[in-house]
Amino acid sequence: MRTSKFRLRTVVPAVALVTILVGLAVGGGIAWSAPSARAEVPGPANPPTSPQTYTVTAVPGYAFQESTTQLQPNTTVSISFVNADVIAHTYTLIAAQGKVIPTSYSPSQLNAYESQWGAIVWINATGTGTYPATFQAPAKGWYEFVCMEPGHFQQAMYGFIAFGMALPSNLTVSSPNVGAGWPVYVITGTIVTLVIITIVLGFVVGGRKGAQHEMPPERLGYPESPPAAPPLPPEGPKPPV
Ligand SMILES: [Cu+2]
Repeated sequence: MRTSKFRLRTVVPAVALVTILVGLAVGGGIAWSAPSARAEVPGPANPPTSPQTYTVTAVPGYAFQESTTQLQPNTTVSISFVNADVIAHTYTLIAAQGKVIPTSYSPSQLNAYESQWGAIVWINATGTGTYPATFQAPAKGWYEFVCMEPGHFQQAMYGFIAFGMALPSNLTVSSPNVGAGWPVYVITGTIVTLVIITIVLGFVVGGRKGAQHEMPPERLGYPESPPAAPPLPPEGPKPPV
């Protein structure tokens, strides 16, 4: 009787805790690893807006998110560079048509590359806020833009924009680099879950052993029923005081 109550009291909250933690780990992993809206979906499904407005956002985790991946060539573009992060970023559209900057480039190599090709537009966003600008769209083609803050390109802070055409489908842009990435969250969640299950099983097994080896009541914090009172002496004449 006492054993089953003990097991219920221990196991039910523990199982609820495991469920909540697993849910948090899995849900968190999905949320953190959600691909950005910048996923490469070029082509007719993403036509240029009219008039030519273009919003690109720097998000925490060293990533850009764009309102479109395609604009019209040879026209004026009103760009709104939104810095949704608390650190400085730049939007620097490199004037190198059809070229992908090697991801192995160091900050100094990236500076040299930008010096070599020049920038179609370069916006400094020193802090959180919106930084509007206009620039003249180049001829038909596609271009890479980067953040020129040292080390940000190396964290995959870059993207592509096409003028008068779809982006080549083989261009890949990584998701925001928030923390360690989803594989680490999945592994961590699994380890935490296994540890909790181990603890729960320990309680269950411990409860069973407790049932086999009954503990003396005084060790459980309450005394054994009081010993029976000694029998009263037989009635008789009271001794003189
Ligand atoms: Cu940056």
